[in-house]
Amino acid sequence: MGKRSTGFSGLSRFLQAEKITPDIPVDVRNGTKRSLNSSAESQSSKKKRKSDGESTEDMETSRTKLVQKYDMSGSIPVFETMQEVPDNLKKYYAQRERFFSLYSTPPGCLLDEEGWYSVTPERIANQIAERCRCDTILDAFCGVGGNAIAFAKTCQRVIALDISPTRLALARHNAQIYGVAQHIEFILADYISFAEMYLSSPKAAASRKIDVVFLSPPWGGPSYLSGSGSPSDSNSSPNENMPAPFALSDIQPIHGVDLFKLSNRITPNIAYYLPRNTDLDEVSALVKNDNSKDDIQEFIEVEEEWMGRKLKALTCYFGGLTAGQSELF
Ligand code: MGP
Repeated sequence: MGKRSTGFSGLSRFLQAEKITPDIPVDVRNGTKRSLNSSAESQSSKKKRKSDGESTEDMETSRTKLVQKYDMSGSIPVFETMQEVPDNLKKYYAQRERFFSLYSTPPGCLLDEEGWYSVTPERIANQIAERCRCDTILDAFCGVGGNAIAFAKTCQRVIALDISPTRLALARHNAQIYGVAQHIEFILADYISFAEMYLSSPKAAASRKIDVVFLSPPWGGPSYLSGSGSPSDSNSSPNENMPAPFALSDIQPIHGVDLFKLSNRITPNIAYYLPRNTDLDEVSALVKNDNSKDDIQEFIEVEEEWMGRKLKALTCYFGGLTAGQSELF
């Protein structure tokens, strides 16, 4: 883990006790056996959306009314047993009900390869969504929808972008299973172009004020734990406890610093989901604190996202999302 830097208000630790769902070699897709994690399900469905008071019952009703044309079943391979899963995805498949507690609810959640290795586990997504509670949130890289689904329970409006038509369709399919698809605006777009267009059009900015931007960009694939590979890292041998630091330059599609700066022009309220081995000095440098001036010093809050004994990722909160800085919202 990186060290704490002056720009941080605190390092929050969230330990989440839970057990790994055992692999169940049965045909879950045909509904012959359901293996829902009931505690996770009740946790995820307990919350109501911010102001319209939609209840769990309403969500159940929406879930049962799937819009057929958005049902993506059959569009990508679905694994029925662990034996069918490619080796590189096995460890993710074993966590399927951590990712989506309704994974096995017919017609079944769907993930493509990138979705498998980059989706935010549901409990973590719910926790982030609680912190990001607002009117309008932009999920800049929605992937297969894990975060957008959680945001739909805490925000009035969710704008979910993805550059992949497949993943966007899978996100909508999955959101239908959770009964929240109607609360999410799915937009097939490259976030960089979308943001630039949004910023250059005062009309767009006025009609769709974005309160929070959530950034969960590609980290360069599952090898992110081996660090940036820069010459300064070459002497350090990555291991489970102390992986090589991840540099923001490895973020895609643009340098992680530029991605932050672009988003910061939309709103100061940013939640940035980053690898657990991120170099926190780089994160700290994202906010400029010049102590010689009278400017208010801005802090960043870093939340460690734990599942059981495993640190999965970090969420860095900026602007009004940081505790004690609500005046920046
Ligand atoms: P991981 O380290 O690949 O998995 O990702 P895990 O299960 O911790 O494997 P282990 O071998 O280290 O035990 C941990 C979490 O990071 C995932 O559940 C995702 O939420 C997130 N994640 C991983 N990747 C490669 C990405 C990515 O490219 N982008 C984003 N936004 N999140 C990712």
